[in-house]
Amino acid sequence: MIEQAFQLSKARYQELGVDVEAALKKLSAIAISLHCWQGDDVGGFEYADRALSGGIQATGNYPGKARNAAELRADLDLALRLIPGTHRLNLHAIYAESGRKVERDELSVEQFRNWIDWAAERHLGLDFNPTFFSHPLADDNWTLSHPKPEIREFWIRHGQACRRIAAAMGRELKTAAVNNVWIPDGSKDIPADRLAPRRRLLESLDRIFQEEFPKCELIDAVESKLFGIGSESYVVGSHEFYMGYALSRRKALCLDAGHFHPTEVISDKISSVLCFADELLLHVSRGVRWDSDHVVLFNDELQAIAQEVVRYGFEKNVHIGLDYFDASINRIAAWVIGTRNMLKALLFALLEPGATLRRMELEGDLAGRLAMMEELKGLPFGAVWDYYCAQHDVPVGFAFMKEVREYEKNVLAKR
Ligand code: RNT
Ligand code: ZN
Repeated sequence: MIEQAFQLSKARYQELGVDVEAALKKLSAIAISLHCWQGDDVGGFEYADRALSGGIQATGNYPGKARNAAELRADLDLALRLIPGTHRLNLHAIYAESGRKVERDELSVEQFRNWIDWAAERHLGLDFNPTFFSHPLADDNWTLSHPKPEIREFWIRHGQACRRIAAAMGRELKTAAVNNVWIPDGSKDIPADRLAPRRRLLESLDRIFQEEFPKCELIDAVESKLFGIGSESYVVGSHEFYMGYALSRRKALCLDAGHFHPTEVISDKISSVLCFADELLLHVSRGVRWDSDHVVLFNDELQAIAQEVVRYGFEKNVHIGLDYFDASINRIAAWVIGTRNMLKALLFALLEPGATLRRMELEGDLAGRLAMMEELKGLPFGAVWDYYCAQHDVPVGFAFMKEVREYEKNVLAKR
């Protein structure tokens, strides 16, 4: 039935001049970077019971959270079996596996050996993030822009260490690791000096990025933000700050879908930034009224993001990472639902009759453009997606929940 439905849909798309097989081939070449932190509410393994800090929050207390790296990897293995294609894993420094206590400024690739071996066996690439939160020296929400030089120095050393780790991952796995710098620095109330912290951040970043690594090993990215919990009035690393930084230092800019005003969207920023920058990192997320990091849905904005990536062939320039953490539902289901949605959105975009739409636009046939865009929403896209899942040996449709539920009963419930 899946095959038959696919053949019929293919014919429908062909009538519009869309090459469905080519779209599927393109989709299978796109790797999504799955964020490890959905699996344990951004906890990490550094401290047993440390609350998440840095102005971000995972709400919910669903049972069965991964308590160590082995459990997290087992959970990821299941998630990856339910997502079509070959993807990447995005790690944070707090997911280090250290027998003894290793401070963040002393971390090295050794503490990520198990992760690298695990990724190599599965042919996955790894991405990385220094962790500038959930630490006693970050408790006041100041890190790289801290007024105290000795605290800044600690975080600079952490940033430097993380770039070495990421480059080592990239070297070993033969696929460049994106290392993304996000810091929580900012203030709850109106600051008297907005400039000095930004100048300090600029200096700290320049120090972190001093050491050079080949592009085939490491891609540096910097992530801006509008506000956080406890940094409602001022964020040092604002959009303008990092846009300027990324362009002047030739770094990748990271756009997080939850880091702008609630009606502002990142889909429209992609083509602007890529007029000037070589590379972008996306943190695909879903804010609900605020930067709440809800599971990514197959909604208008996700479709727009995907369209902007594939319409101009930006698959190579845009690194797609996910960034949400929902602790109120089965965490593996959250990974699978969000990642499958990202892929669905990319497929939906790849099935667009781009040449026809652009021609109508150029000829001023704007009613035609609108009509076509709306009719596309009713085409049998689901049958193509089902076929893609079957082709990649992953459950078709809702069936993936059966495996999640079984695992919940047999594994998660026993934790
Ligand atoms: C926080 C940023 C950042 C984090 C992760 C855990 O607002 O979005 O990317 O979510 O680093
Ligand atoms: Zn983010």
